[in-house]
Amino acid sequence: MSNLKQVLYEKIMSWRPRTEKLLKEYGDVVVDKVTIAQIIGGMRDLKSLVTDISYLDPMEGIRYRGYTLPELFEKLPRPKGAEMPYIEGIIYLLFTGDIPGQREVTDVADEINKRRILPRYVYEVIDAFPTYSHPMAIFSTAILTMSRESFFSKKYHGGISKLDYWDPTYEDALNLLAKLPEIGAYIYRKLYKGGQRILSNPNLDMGGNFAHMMGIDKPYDDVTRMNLIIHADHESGNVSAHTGHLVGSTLSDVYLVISAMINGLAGPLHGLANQEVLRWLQDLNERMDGKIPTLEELRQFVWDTLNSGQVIPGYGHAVLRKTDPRYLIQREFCLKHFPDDPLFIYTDMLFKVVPEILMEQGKAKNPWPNLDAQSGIIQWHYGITEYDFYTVLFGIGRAIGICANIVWDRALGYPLERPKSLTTEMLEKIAMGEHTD
Ligand code: AMX
Repeated sequence: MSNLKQVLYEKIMSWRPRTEKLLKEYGDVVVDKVTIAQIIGGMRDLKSLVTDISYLDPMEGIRYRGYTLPELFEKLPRPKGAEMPYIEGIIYLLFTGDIPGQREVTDVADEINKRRILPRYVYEVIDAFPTYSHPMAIFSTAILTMSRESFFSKKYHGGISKLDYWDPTYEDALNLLAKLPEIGAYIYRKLYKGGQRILSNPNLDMGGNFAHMMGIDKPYDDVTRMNLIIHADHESGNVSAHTGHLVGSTLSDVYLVISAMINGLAGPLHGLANQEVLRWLQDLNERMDGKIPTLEELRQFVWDTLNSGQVIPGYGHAVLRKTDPRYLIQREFCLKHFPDDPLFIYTDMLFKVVPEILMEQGKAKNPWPNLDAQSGIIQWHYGITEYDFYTVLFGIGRAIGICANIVWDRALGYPLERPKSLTTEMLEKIAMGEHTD
């Protein structure tokens, strides 16, 4: 058994009594109330999910297993000479809750390496797509096709104790996480580089290998490490994570789950916002004929977008109420590596004008930037100008957190998710104080 799996097993065994006790002894304790506004309004702030993989504080931002991102960037081991930590380290942390040392990271790297080779039919499925297909549609389908590889499904149909569900789920999760960078890089090379595939290099870590397969020089390996780590999880209620949990609660295999969450991530209000930011910046660039706008011209551009009924991509958040720390980490990277890049200059000018405009407009509860306001421009700087591809990168990162969640969901025996719905008439009756059942 790998070190990761052994540690995970021990953690699961010691965690189970906590969940069992809560359920048995405190099952009737009231945690939250729900209002009509929450029912109609997408369940905002309704405390109705449980996860220990990460927690999102509205003011502070995300904590993975109790650690803020700046703490993790400080504490996690890095490959020799690298600026950013190993992606393998975040896998270890999210699955077990422990900060890994070099030995643990090497163990995860070995696991990933053993499992990364794609079945031939995955290439054939990708090749069969029309070249004008959106990369997220290809990505989701490629993952879906691999459902036939599921170890969990085989074990489930062969008869397995509920207490052991986590084990084959873990195997599927690691198999898929190892393969996602290969799928992503192949989709990129297929769509935008004439199908010239670059074979992976098993001597490199995940970040280094992905940069290698994409055909992009340093520091793109560090960009990949940073990108995948900051996208890995954002607690359980966001659309991708919640989709993963919901679909996983039916005991669908990990491939079905991750394909489904990728579809949720592909919406412009969620992961696709990073490509929307680039599209919007390109519009600005065209309008300015390549010149850097004045702050006044920029304000006008932002107001024009709002007045035409569109949202400002990369700004606002359903939970966060301050600047996203993931935005700030990326901003620091840009300031260090390419402070004079025109797109970064636009982005930084927008940081100055958008919040005050959104506050003046008075609609958005959070006028500050989220991670998508910065992530695309970094990719653009390193040559990935095909912005349709950006959400695939988000998806490779987000899969890490969702896989950790599914393994733990099954380890702790979380059941099928099934909230209750009401009709509008029932809500009207409740609003009038009339009883309904
Ligand atoms: N620009 C303009 N208007 C905005 C806005 C923005 N960036 N953010 C919120 N608003 C508007 C909403 O559209 C809503 O208007 P309405 O009352 O007319 O429907 C109003 O402000 C209240 O919305 P909210 O409660 O502040 O936000 P929300 O929880 O409903 O939605 C989000 C959150 C992220 C979808 C929204 O802020 C948005 O559309 N942002 C732009 C898209 C984006 O950047 N998405 C990425 C988010 C991070 C991620 O998941 N990757």
